[in-house]
Amino acid sequence: MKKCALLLTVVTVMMFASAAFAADKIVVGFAQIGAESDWRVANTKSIQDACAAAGIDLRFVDGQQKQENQIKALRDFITMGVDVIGFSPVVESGWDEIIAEINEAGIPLILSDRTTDIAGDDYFVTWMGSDFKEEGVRSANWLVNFLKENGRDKDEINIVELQGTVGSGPAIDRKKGFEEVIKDYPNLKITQSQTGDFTRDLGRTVMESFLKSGERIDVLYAHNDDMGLGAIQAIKDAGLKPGTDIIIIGVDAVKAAFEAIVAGEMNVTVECSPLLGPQFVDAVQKIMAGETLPKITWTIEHVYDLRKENLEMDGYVIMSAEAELPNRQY
Ligand code: GYE
Repeated sequence: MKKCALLLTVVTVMMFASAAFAADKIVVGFAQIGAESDWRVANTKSIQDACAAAGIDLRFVDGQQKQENQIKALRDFITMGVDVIGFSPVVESGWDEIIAEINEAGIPLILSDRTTDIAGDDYFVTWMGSDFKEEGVRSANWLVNFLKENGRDKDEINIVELQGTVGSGPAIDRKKGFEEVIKDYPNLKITQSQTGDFTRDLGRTVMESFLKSGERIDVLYAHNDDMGLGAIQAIKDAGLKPGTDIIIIGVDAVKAAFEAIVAGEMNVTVECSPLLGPQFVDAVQKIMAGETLPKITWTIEHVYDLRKENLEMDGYVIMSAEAELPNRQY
């Protein structure tokens, strides 16, 4: 009996010890989407490194691309009583209840990268990330320009699309932006479109099925580089030359995409920076210091292809992938 009570005391003390926070440290809970792409892996590292450098006690949870895992993580952060919550929602809808709980608990919420469909902007302190619709616009504008440069602007062009995670902000907006531009060019048509969930494996499998349809494919628009890179493999397996027989457009600008461009197997990547860690930490520190923050902070990004000379566009530049490759960290 005595032994049992002692054990119970030890276990209880241990439990409290592991849940306790060091008094002098800011405690942040971060509910990440998963590790689905090179982008996400770089994003996680950026947040973890920046928090470590700032001495922040980071409670990081990888949701494995499942909404229910993220909801559970967020609820745990409330129970723990963290100082600030960071959150990148896997899809846009279905967060009303858990976000109401965060707001009721009075824990400041920072949205990073993706957003939700909840009306208004009172429920979070600040959001940082990229303009996904603009990325779709840039992808399509690049294509229009490329076809013109290659004397193909009057040709009938069949485009296949690999969409990101169904219901996610970047998948919805990258599609919207792209379609908005090509609707003015009746010879450009999206002939097949399916989700590849932002992963290399599904990019490859879905591209295989696009190719099996037997229909001519001139362009692949992949909502991220990983799916584009997976598709490159499927294109090679079908005996075609990626980058030549099929023009390949990716989004993110991860190192592997730069390598594929330099190897002539991919044509362009539209940048979406995952390096949000320093901005995230800055926001946490300002919140803790009682400072006010802008609701939205957009990341500045560019486009990279095989050109040697920079081409100035409206608010961004199309640059040489080859020149940038040695500088890429992710
Ligand atoms: O483009 C993709 C990742 O939300 C911007 O998520 C991010 C996207 C990114 O899986 O590679």
